[in-house]
Amino acid sequence: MLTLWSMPSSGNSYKVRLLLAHLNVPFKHRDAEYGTGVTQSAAFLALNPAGKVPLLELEDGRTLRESNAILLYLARGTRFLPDDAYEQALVHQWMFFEQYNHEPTIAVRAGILTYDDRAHRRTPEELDPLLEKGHAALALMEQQLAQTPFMTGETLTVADICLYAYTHSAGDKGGFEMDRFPAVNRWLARVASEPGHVPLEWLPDAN
Ligand SMILES: N[C@@H](CCC(=O)N[C@@H](CS)C(=O)NCC(=O)O)C(=O)O
Repeated sequence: MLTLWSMPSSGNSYKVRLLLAHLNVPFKHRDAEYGTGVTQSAAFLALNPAGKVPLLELEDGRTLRESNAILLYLARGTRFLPDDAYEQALVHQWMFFEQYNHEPTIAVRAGILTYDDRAHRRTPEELDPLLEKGHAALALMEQQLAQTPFMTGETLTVADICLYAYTHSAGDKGGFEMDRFPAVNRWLARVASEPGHVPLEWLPDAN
């Protein structure tokens, strides 16, 4: 069985839990919640020297880190990753965008506002540029989603799962003005209504 080391409160970890739930693939969950020290333990660092989750352990003991690499690995041969080279490249395009433009602004701002040990960073100097850059990322998504129901076209792919993870809580946790992005809001509802969807809090039964 697969083992997923993940942080229940983290969007990067949620992406992988969400795809595994969609795929109905059983997995063992190893909790590495923020502040517990698990990611800095010697046992975990031996598996992932980067000290970050999510981390996937395969049945044969090999490991894979970086949430989007894990998504692409798990999605191969499923309806969540197209076979066509160009359509697949569009999925990659939005997943690279997520890691370079979206997560470093939207997730970082939400993290500063959520985790108490980051309270000292709640300054206009830090928060204002993140708000502006996060809104710019949401505006790019809005432009796409005004034309297509999902990020790369007519069907849900791992690009949607990837971007859903931090977009769905961008208003509540990050203070982003979601009313400015109606197509994004419709897409959020569309993704959440897909069969197999689970919320951030979902974890597999203990095994
Ligand atoms: N680019 C990485 C980012 C991973 C990352 O930063 N994970 C955070 C949680 S979102 C983490 O594990 N932090 C370790 C810690 O805070 O102890 C990915 O997408 O997997």
